[in-house]
Amino acid sequence: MATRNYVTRREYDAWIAECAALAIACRYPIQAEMINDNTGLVFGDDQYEAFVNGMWSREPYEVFAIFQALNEPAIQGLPEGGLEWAQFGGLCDKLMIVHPGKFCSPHLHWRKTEFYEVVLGEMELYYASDILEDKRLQVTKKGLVSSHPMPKGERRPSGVRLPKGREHTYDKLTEYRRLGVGEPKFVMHRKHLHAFGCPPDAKTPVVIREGSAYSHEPTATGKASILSNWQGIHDNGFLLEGLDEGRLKNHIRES
Ligand code: RUU
Ligand code: CO
Repeated sequence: MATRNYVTRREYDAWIAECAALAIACRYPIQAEMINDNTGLVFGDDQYEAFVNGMWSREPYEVFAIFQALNEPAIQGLPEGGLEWAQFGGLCDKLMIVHPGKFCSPHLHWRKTEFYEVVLGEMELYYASDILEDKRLQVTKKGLVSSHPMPKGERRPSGVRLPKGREHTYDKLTEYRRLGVGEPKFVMHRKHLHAFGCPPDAKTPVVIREGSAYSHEPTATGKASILSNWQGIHDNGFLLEGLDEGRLKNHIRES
């Protein structure tokens, strides 16, 4: 039974300050506006339980932090007609910090392809190497320019502790990879299911640099200044129903 559906201001600020300190130590260009009440992501009401024993409890919950340094539509200079597929392009650069035992919830992006570079620690990556047909998420392989499967991973180790009650949402993510510092960048193509986490016994949170096409999210910076027909686009499709808002609004209790 969940006993918590909020994070206190003190807990939230301490979590994000620790992540920001790590990001700065990793030489990521943190600017003041990148630290706000959307920097931390909590994937649903029941995941606030993570704050009862704190970010270092090593318990499995879907919570992590994102510092977004760049989100650029990159439509300048496109030839006439170029806007048709521009939503699938653009530039985005962010740093993601996941504490030991914590996860990013299984999802896909209809438009965005992303890549990861591990900056500190180890990343446990879960994904589907193929585009899987999904009625609810409106994913189909029909009519795509190219839909070659992505490289296979390993079989997921049996001892992985997935978030309680959400284990089934990882079932289709059959491929597993452990990525470390200095290894080749890993490309996650659009429409492929993916999730990731930090090993529970890790000495540090995992720090991951993600490069990608433009991130269409409710909190994306620059939303107001770009083409008005991009403003309603949410490109994060979660397997767990109810998370579809992409970045949900945090319940931070002020006192
Ligand atoms: C990581 O896979 C990610 O796509 C981030 O860029 C956020 O948009 C949520 O998941
Ligand atoms: Co993603």
